[in-house]
Amino acid sequence: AQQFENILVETRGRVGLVTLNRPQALNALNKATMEELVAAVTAMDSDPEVGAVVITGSEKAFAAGADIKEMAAKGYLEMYAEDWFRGWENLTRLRIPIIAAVSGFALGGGCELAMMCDIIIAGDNAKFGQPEINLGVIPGMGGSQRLTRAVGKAKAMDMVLTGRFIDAEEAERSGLVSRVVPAAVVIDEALKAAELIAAKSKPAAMLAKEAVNAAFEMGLAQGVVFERRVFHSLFASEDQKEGMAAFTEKRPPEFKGR
Ligand code: CO8
Repeated sequence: AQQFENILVETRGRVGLVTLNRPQALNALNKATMEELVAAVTAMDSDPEVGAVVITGSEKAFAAGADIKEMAAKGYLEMYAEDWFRGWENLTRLRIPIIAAVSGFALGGGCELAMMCDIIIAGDNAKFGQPEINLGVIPGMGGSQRLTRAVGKAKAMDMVLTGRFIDAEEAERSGLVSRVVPAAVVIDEALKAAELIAAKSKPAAMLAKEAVNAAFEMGLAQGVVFERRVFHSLFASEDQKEGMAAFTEKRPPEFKGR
């Protein structure tokens, strides 16, 4: 197994668990953390034994943002030439379902990382925010785009312009998170949800994710046709035969991922 310095990686059954582990910086996302996280999840994406991923942090902080100390002294051309934050796009291209289990602060890049995941399960102590405006910048890892799609213009403008934090209850009400659970069980709940997903046909789960994400890129008519073609394509799989046979035989299906 690969050795990492900023994250902990384990598998539990068919679920990959990645824990951000820079407690001294509230899991601030420096370049090394990004590279390790992307490498770990990329390996899970192509591993047939892993069907879903949970990304989590500590109880106090999921992640308190991009690492401010790492970028503070940089100039424009350095940021541009190094295409700062470009590496995160590699995470969003992965096809395996990813759940963010968020306790405590999910701020700036931390909120943006949670929004790159497919499902956010929040502890009741979670705090979400895009406070970059307080640093004289703006979100740089997709926040202005993904937050607006998730919660709409009114709430996104409020958060991005004032930098105020919202709590878990407001985040759920706004459609940012899927569920709020007691902070003590947020990882357990995320692992349970991930286990459910990991028990499905992996190609079907990947294509389901791709189809939902297509809703953010395509018009309705085009998106509906895309979905129908993907639906048709799944009839080439053994898992479709198994799933439908199991239903008629009144037994649980046993998917093989092909
Ligand atoms: N980067 C680096 N270090 C951090 C960060 C961070 N984002 N957040 C916290 N830390 C460090 C602190 O500096 C401190 O370290 P030290 O003990 O060495 O001083 C340690 O973590 C603990 O933090 P605090 O003592 O501040 O803990 P508190 O409980 O008092 O406060 C807060 C917690 C409220 C979360 C506070 O730490 C905070 O406000 N953090 C910054 C939040 C923030 O502004 N995040 C946005 C960062 S910018 C970003 O994510 C995207 C930038 C986009 C730029 C676009 C460029 C292209």
